[in-house]
Amino acid sequence: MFAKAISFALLVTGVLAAPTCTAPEEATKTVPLTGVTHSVIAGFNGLNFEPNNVVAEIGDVVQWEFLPANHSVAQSSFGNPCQPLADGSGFFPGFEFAVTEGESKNVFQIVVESHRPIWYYCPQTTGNHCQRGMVGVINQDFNNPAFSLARHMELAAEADTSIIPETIQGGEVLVNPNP
Ligand SMILES: [Cu+2]
Repeated sequence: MFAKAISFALLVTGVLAAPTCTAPEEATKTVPLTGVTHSVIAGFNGLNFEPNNVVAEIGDVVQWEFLPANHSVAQSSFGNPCQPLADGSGFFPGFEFAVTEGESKNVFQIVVESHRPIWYYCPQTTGNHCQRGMVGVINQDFNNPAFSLARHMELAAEADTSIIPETIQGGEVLVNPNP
């Protein structure tokens, strides 16, 4: 009798708690912005991100600007360069930065929400941009050489394929303030 009353109470609590934690808006973590923006130039001096190694604080913005060609940027993982995150998460703004001279009219931004490394690549498969060095990292772990950007670039060079993510998600595409 007593046990039954307890389980009933748990059930009621569970039912009451459920609606407060499932709103999609709340799934996206937000952090206070610092006002600092780190610019990364895609296609600088060939198939490179410059800088390809950003150290950012929580609340900093990383902004990619795109030089001529048809580059983009997609989130990956250390061990699997040139492909999106296995769980389907990760940013990818699509291919909308193609430009023939100067910088593309749009830029792409993400907000850094933790100090965990963020690995990314250019998913342009024509010309194998990722395998040829178009990868980068935000907040790599400098204390762990096994997970260095240099090692990641080696893995990228060995990757059999480069995969264009299926879903455009994450971050924000904005008009380039300095095209
Ligand atoms: Cu590219």
